[in-house]
Amino acid sequence: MSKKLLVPDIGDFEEVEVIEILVKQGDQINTNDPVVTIESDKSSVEIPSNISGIIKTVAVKVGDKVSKGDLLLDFTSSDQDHLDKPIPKDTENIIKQAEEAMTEKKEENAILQKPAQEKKQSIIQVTNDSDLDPLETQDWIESLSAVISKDGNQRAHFLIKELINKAYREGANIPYTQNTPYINTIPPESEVKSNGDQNIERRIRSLIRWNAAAMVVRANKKFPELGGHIGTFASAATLYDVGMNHFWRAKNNKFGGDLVYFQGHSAPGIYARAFLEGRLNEKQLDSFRQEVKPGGLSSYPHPWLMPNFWQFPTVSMGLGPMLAIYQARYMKYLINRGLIKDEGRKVWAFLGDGEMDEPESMGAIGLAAREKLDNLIFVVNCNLQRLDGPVRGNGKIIQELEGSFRGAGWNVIKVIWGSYWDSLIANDKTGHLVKIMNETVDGEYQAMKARDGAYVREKFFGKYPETKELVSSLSDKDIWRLNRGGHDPHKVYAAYDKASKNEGSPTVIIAKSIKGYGMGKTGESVNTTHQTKKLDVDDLLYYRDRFDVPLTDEQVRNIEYFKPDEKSAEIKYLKERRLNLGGFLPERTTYAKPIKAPSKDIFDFMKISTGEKEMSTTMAMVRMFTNLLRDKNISPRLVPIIPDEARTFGMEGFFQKIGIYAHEGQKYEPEDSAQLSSYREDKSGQVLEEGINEAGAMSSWIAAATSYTNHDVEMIPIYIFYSMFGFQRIGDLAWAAGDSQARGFLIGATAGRTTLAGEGLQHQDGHSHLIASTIPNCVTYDPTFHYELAVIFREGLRRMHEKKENVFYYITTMNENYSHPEMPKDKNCEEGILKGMYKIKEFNKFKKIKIQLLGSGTILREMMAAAEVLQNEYQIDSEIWSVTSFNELRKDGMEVERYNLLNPDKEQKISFVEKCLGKSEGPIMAASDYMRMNSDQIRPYTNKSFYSLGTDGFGRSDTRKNLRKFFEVDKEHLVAYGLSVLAREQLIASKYAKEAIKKYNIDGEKPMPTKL
Ligand SMILES: Cc1ncc(C[n+]2csc(CCOP(=O)(O)OP(=O)(O)O)c2C)c(N)n1
Ligand SMILES: [Mg+2]
Repeated sequence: MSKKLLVPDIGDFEEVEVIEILVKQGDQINTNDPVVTIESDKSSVEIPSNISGIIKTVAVKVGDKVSKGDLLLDFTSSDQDHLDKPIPKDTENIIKQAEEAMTEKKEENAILQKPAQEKKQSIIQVTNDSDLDPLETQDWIESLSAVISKDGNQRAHFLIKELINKAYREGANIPYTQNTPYINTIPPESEVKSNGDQNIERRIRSLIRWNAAAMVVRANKKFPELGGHIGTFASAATLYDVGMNHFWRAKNNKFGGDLVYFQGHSAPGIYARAFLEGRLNEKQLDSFRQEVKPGGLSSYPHPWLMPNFWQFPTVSMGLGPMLAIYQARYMKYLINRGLIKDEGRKVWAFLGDGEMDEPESMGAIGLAAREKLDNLIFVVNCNLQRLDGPVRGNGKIIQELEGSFRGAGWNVIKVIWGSYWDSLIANDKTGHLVKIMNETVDGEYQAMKARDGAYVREKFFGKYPETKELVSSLSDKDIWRLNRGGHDPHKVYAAYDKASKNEGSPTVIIAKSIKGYGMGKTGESVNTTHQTKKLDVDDLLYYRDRFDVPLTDEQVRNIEYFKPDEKSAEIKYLKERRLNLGGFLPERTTYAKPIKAPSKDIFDFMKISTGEKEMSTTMAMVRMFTNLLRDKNISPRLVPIIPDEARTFGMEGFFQKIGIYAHEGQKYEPEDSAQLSSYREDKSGQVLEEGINEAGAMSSWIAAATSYTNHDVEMIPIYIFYSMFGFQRIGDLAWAAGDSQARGFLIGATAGRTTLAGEGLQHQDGHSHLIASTIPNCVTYDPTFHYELAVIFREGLRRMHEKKENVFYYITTMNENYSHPEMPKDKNCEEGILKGMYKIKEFNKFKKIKIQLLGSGTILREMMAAAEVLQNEYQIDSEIWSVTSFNELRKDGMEVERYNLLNPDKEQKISFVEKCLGKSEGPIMAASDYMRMNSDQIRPYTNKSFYSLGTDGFGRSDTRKNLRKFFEVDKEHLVAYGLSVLAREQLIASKYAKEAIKKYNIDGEKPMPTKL
């Protein structure tokens, strides 16, 4: 029996055009091979075969319109044919799970349906203050302790959970808390001990502390304007050192390396360690924050400025945490797609407690838990201070963070108290010590560390007789020595160890420390610590003594660095530790293989006219991607990133074709499973569907765009977004992408202030190109026709992914449908497209008066239409230039002008703008769907009269036609303005312009759109 392939369910569409036939009669094809591409007015989708076999006849041809059920292919008969679409593989499981869930539900209902009168409206109190029956409480607590010691934590946890569930079902109103007491999460007896030599580690840490401070102080002594920070690293030194000595594994030829996001302004400490490791020398330390001369050390982690050292720009606060989360997620994506091995690599991010107030810092913690990112470890250094003062003077930042992270599903490890507290806490039989710990607010904790032991005795322990008694045998000095967890290498080690072994969820280590630790009276725990960059001699001597740095007073006065001999125990130990962990860190390297750009002919179909068929550049782009997915080199490397707009851009066909990445696969049968473009989630899915989350999508894009260095796999990320919700929304991340040397494509779709009709003020983008132009390594284009897009995109692939140039592309696409012409045969056309402009058309019939018309994006077409009117109705010739990028033209213009000014005696160079327009006749009029500043950019690079038109002002909803009229970039305005320009240049009489203004009902009295 012969088998037939019919058009499957294609959703709401009917009579959809066949635009490509991918098979022919006699071909042997397999299930899932694409056979034809169909295209509606919104999207193009490949139809895969659900039959394997030999094609007897192809029943359709290009241009045919098809609907569901129409015949596509006839197959010769074969026994192994499978006509029926297989039942989605998970269906059976889903049914089974549903049935099981129903039985559970029944049981639950039985409990819930107990008579209402049985419900006791009791309120369970969890606070000690209102303990109605302490003896009973004691009984319960003892029972719990017995369970813990007999059956372990898991059993105790189970019982508590059951109790809570029971109480909830009985109608008890349980006050909800995500907090545990203000003590360490890991009890002393469960701490895993480090096998390191603590004495030597302390000595090394002291030297790093000293050199970091010395570097900042020396720089500011020389040039007080340089700035820098001492207090931040001083509070974090132990947190970094334990990681460096014991946990963070470097990238080498056997292992991909852990990725560490260092807190931006702790950079001095990282340089100071690199100095001891022999990676940086004194001269380099002395050029901290003096980067203009090569070899200087950058103020903060900047891969652009120190490309062999820093990996992640973090100093714009809030970006680090978000980027780290998406980095960890991307790592899992690469693993699940089989592009890298699962080697247990971790992503560590160091964050300030003040930084956690940035909405970005916590904005993605839900995703991290949902995606079960157990490869991610946050370390929040809670020194209780930010720049101006306490982070939470009246509250407790550690508890607040604990609540938020636990609520989101993270594994939370609090490291509050150092080892000296252990015996005190163990002896706190009455619970009063923990009670004070809970009651004391951060403002008080900070003030205590700015004072002394006597003050702590009085204000803290003195609060209750029980606690006063607890420390009665301790001297004030002993009390002062009671350390905070973040400064105790044992506690930090135990926390790191636990975090590294945690499975199934991300971990946050919340460590308490002291800002400016060891800096003495001027710098420790005082509100001004953050900005302390100078230490006077007394402070330096104190600092030396505090950390036993082996320097003489004289050496301290000279603020000398200290580096022990290469053969010293310290240096040997330090290097050995790093050797054991695979090498130095941070280090930025890349061993990624380039991706060969596809041959030019892959885009040939975009170089011929679309004839009568109208399409948008967005649709042309989707067609182009569909084609790229057929290129064996490119296809697996594409990372399409879409924030819940795939349907807007006609990309839903990708769901089926390459799947949506979902680390758990698809646990449900999608509602639209019968349709061709069904919502398919898959563990090895390729599309990153980020939801309504531009910042997250951009973070994913940055992770993929720097994959070549962080994972040694060159990838091609393409992030497609609503252009208005691009740069102005995530501008800081885009800037960080530039710093990170990201490579990939950003596509601003539905672009153009007047091209996106209907939507209105907050949707219509008339300035993204200008924002993009502020990023030095961002290459931008605003193409009009499909062949321009093809040429630009292929060159982007070649430059970034084959030639490894550290630039990234921003291309706008629009949703206006029009037919696209054939690519001009002119051999210079391609060069012009890439450089920013080329002549697309010339009207030359009358040879009297001429005007140069420059148009970009969709407004080029208005310009072309205006030129036709000028020719036909006013006998005015024109040359029309398609400007694909005013930004690129400006870059070239600036460079040429600079060269000429610096080389007045040499032969002067000519800008590309001048090359194009220098010998042309008549004034220039330029327009785009962006602010006038867009086209104005090239005004300085031609000595001809230049007039700019554009869409300055707030957008508003209306039809495309009305919007263009409002912003004065429609054909009619362009004709009238063109005539006015010529009149101003005294090439025609002004009456023509005046008449045209009247004819087109242009209101000369209307205020500038910027004022409306
Ligand atoms: C987005 C952003 N806003 C402001 C700053 C300026 N700034 C640098 S450090 C700092 C205080 C940091 O406090 P915290 O996060 O607690 O770090 P700590 O130094 O205390 O470890 C501020 C406001 C910045 N770098 N980035
Ligand atoms: Mg802080």
